[in-house]
Amino acid sequence: MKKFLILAALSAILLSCGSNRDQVLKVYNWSDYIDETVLPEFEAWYKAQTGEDITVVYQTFDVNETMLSKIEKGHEDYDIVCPSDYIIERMLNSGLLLPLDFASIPDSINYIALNKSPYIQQVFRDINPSIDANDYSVAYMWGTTGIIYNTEKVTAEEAGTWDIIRNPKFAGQILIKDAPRDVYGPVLIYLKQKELQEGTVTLQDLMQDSSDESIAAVEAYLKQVKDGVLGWEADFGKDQMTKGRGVVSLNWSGDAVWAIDEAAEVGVSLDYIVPEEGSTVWFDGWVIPKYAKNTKAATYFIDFMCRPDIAIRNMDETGYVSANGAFEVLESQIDDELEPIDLSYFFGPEAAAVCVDPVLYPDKSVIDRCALEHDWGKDTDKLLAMWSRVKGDNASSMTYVIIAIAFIAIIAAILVSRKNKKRRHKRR
Ligand code: SPD
Repeated sequence: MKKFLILAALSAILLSCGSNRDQVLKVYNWSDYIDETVLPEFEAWYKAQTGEDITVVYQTFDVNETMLSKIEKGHEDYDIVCPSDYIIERMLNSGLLLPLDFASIPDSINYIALNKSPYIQQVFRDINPSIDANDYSVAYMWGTTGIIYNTEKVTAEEAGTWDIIRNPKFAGQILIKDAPRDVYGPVLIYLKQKELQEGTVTLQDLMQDSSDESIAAVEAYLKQVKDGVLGWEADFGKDQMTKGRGVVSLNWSGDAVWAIDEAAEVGVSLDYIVPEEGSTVWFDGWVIPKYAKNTKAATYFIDFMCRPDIAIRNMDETGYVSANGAFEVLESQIDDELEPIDLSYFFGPEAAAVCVDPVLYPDKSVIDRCALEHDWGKDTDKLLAMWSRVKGDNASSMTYVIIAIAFIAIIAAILVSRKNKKRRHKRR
């Protein structure tokens, strides 16, 4: 990692010293979301394919909203970024994306065309009803939102409902992803159980529901949750779970796979569940923002990421699941000791009973109780305001205590110093 950061810093210096921008590819991706050794391999592969030099400048973000605000301001000339579904939708709506064109890539190395899953293509069609997201993005990883839990402290039954995040039994040991949409969706699904069961609303309706009433209901719920929260985390939750500090974590399936593996090595037993009430299924995809300067290298980079062996390495390193539909990718994950699950929806009829980790690839029955998040347009601001009210209250009580202590300490220091001065004065 250190080596890579030095490399990235050197690349940035190179860039600022006026090196040719055509020979630089600026990638902006989620943190912990790639096997970094594939980056220099891309540079060599690109040279072999095109005869041109390329240096990858790689930067990371923790949440969609940070990335989006940089792109929306137009101050950054990233060539390629990796937003989630509802952000892709938003970027499409605001004309921030360039259409992808893979025509220049020879057929023999056109990994995108060779390995597209029909399931992913359909999901991407559903992202934006008016513009086909397949023309502007290529899925990278995907997964669900659920609960990682410590099996020695929490039962599968307790973890199988979203109610667990406000269960006082686990107060002080609950981690919540600092991702407003990914928390809002599941909480609203939980609160609307009755309506869902009666059929008066659908999961999809709830993903579009930005009404004041629903935001208020989720806010009230989260205010009950926050007293028991150990941390609102963008990336440290999985680590806290492996160390046994947290016992419940509202998290993404990829972090769950990583945490379950790491924890097992130190004797901590974790598992992951998508609560019965339903949840969100999400997809992160590569896109080329309209301010990009090197669309050619960006196009080749997306293609390279779709090469099955590269996809497998990225999966194995991060715990996340590639959106690549190649059978080779599925085969790399088969473990005959596991129970068979139905992945025909993703890989076709041959995958109707495959022995694969169900945390990695959710069974069809799990997918059926999950929905895709959608962009809320301007209403997003209402959600972000609610989110900072929920978290902000937490911070301010802590902040007040810290300010009060600091204030008392300063007054005490002034009084002591005055007293000392007076003493010195008297002595003279
Ligand atoms: N550490 C990388 C995490 C990327 C997960 N993306 C999930 C987005 C859900 N909206």
